[in-house]
Amino acid sequence: MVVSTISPSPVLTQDDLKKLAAYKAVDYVESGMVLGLGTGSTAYYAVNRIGELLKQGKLNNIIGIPTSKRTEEQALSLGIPLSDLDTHPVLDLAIDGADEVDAYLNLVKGRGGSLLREKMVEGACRKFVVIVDESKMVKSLGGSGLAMPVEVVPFCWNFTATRLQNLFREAGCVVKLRVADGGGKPYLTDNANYIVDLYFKGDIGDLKVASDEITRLAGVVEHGMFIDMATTVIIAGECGVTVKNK
Ligand code: ABF
Repeated sequence: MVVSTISPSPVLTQDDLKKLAAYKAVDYVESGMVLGLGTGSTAYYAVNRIGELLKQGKLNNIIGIPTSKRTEEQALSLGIPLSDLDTHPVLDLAIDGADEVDAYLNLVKGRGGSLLREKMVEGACRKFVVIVDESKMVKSLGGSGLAMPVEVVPFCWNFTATRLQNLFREAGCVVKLRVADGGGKPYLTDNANYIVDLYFKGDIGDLKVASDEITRLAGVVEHGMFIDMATTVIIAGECGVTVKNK
């Protein structure tokens, strides 16, 4: 793993750090690329920056593949030409945020609600650059006691949630249905599915084994562990921007 660190910075807000990481990632973008456009408050800055460079004529012939309806709307408002995976099954580069990043560049994603489209798009990229502020760096995925999202079909979601909880009984797993803002209704993903959040007290164990076990459960659509997918992680912190490559 190659690690490089760039210049220290003065006191910055978390939003400044997100922007710093996002702008650094956009340095990887070249004219003519097919780009995966991420979702979330960090990726938002990257998409804005790409739109800005297109407008200034500093980038040309970019095609964006959005990872959510939110990002699709943002990209359209910026005049970024869009396409999809059916037309462009191989992408040059994707830039996206994450909720957790471990030392091996494995990720937790989906706390912001999108994960299935992200995994499809980012799994089809030659290079996947993750942008985070330093608060997202963790020792072990799920170990912070925060949510590990799993997208499930609405049909008998409680049955699926119970099976997930049983799968990780030894890790003290508790599963909760995600609820939409301001109401008792389930949160609906862009694919009209539900999300159940897994909270672990103990260690998840081998991530690949856990990932396979979750994926094998009927009723599960996709989960938020992105293992061995990121090729680069850009981390913005008080001491500057660090780039970690696989
Ligand atoms: C999305 O952005 C999600 O997968 C993840 O939940 C989130 C990170 O968002 P933010 O940058 O707002 O922290 O890609």
